[in-house]
Amino acid sequence: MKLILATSNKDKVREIKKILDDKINIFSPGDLNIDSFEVVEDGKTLKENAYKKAKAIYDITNLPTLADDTGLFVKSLDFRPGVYSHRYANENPTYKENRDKLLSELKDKDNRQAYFMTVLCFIDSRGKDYYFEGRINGEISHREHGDKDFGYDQIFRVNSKTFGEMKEEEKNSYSHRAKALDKFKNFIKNNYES
Ligand code: ITT
Repeated sequence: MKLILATSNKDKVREIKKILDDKINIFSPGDLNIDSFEVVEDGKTLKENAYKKAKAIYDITNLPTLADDTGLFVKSLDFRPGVYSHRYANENPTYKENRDKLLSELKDKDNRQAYFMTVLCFIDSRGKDYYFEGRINGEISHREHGDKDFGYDQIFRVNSKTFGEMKEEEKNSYSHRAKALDKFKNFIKNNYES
């Protein structure tokens, strides 16, 4: 099966390629000479934004397309940054600027509970959309740990280690994204493989 990943985030592409089976041939928009695609991510939910991204690429390619929208939801910040996790510190932040802003907002907070949520939107070759969710609970550490510089990984701790301290295989064995992709893999197995 040929699948286009509707994302411009190279860290997501790397994780998704590692988690999905070899049976699925994954292409990035760049592989099809789509250098940029305009999506205004102004949805109120991860699901809305995932659909917007998948639809933008599907409309260009008419090929099966998968998009991932992910957010970090922090309990003592009324579940912010949530759907705004990308543009949290400013309009075009580095990962580090976002982490610094979150740590500073949580400076005086004892409750550090948080969760990551991923919603995948798959649009099949006929244009029908399907959704798959994955969530993992954890907590925000008081400072950065580890050297894996992807989003909030260095400050999101599960079982006494941050994602930033884990080997990618360990993160991928139970992350929000892996849980959503497991559901997607089952869906593909049941519907597209004989
Ligand atoms: P696309 O829309 O092109 O897919 P994006 O980076 O804008 O890329 P999202 O809106 O889904 O994607 O992600 C919001 C931010 O959440 C992202 O920029 C990272 O900072 C962070 N993020 C997403 N997945 C993450 C993960 O697995 N670990 C840590 N941070 C993550």
